[in-house]
Amino acid sequence: MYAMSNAGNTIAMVLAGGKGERLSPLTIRRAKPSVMFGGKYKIIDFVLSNLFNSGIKKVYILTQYRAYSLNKHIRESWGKWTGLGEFFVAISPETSSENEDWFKGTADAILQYLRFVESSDADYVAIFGGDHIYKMDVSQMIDYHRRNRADLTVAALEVPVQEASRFGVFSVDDDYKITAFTEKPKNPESIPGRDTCFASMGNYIFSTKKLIEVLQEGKKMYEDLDFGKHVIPMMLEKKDKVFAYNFNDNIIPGMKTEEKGYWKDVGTIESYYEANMDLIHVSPQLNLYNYKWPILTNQGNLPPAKTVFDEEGRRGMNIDSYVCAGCITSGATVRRTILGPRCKVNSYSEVDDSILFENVAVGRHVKIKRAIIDKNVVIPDGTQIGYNHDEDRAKGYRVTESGIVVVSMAEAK
Ligand code: ADQ
Ligand code: ADP
Repeated sequence: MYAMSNAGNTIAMVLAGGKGERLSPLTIRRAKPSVMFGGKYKIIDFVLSNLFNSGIKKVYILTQYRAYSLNKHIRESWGKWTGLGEFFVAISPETSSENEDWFKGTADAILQYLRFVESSDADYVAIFGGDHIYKMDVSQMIDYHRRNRADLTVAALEVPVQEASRFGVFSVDDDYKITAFTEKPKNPESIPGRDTCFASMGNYIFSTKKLIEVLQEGKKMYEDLDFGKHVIPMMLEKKDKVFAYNFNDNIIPGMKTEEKGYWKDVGTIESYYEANMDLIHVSPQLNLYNYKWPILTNQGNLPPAKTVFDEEGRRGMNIDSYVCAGCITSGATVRRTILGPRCKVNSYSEVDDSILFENVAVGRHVKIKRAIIDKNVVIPDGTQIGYNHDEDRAKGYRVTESGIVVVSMAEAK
């Protein structure tokens, strides 16, 4: 079922400590990788599915900020259902007996857990971010790394110059060997003759020996050791073999043309909303129905979703929507919306163009438009959300520039 693995002897470390401040208030009580995506998934499920489907079964997930929700998710899904409990493990800085410090930078996070790398017999270490929505056969990148006899391979794509200052930007020679790298440059230089730049996806394959060597060296120079800011430039300085891997060359089984190069940051409410809404188009860019590359998550033990007539004979309808298990739409109309698990939408209510997280209870005569509603929120009878932004703001909801209203657990208490 899964890709024939070229993953070789590789362990993975997933950086899942990001705060995701721009996604606030969805990230007030959980880290960005733990935010729901597509109704039943969490953002982190994408990178973990990629690693799992690629044949990498030993994965450490480095959590930090607001780790409760993420740790619970890993324990209850990845640890449990794969039957590979000890292979998908979440580790947080407070569990480190030798070092009480929080991770100070991405490479510092790995450094604090270097003993896991040292005690493994892995030839390669895949260090991946936990923040992005994409599908990738990591074994192809490992194979590329191996063929190049590289010390480090950086996953890369081309981004428009205007967006490049959010990324690590680099130049390459004819063999795709990285010749210069700058983390988040103010004035990024485009690829000669093009209006794009090569950008790092923040996903790395290291040869184990080199990783240990370079981190131990870096530790002496920087307290907040970071891959983009320090480690990659240090390696280039030392003439280590650092290659770029073109993400566009990555082909996964059952992939649709639209999915080629699909990699979303979902770092802002706008991009998060759009990427979710894309899923319910007839032909979305991201195909979650490709069973050759399944995105895995906590299945939950829930009854089916149902739509019912209410006692007055009003039909319950979900139109052009994702409806997760355990939902009940009773005498209400739901359009172009993602209903997370266990949502209930009651009579005379209308929910349009919205994303409801798990267990949202929508009362009667409620109208919701272009809104994101967090887990466990109860919307009382007669409430309107998204119809008058001044009123929405007055209630303490966040309203974004483009008019998306976010109702978080904080206001719901
Ligand atoms: P950023 O994403 O801005 O740039 P950063 O904020 O350091 O870098 O986050 C990288 C990943 O590490 C994220 O997945 C985040 O959740 C996680 N993380 C951050 N701090 C952490 C910590 N202390 N402990 C555990 N996890 C932590 C990086 C690269 C750029 C590249 C972009 C692509 O530095 O070169 O272009 O990713 O998005
Ligand atoms: P998720 O899986 O959606 O991230 P969790 O149930 O793991 O959510 O909860 C994340 C955090 O939010 C936990 O600290 C939990 O106690 C808290 N929480 C959940 N629902 C509410 C609520 N309605 N009000 C306040 N805090 C909540």
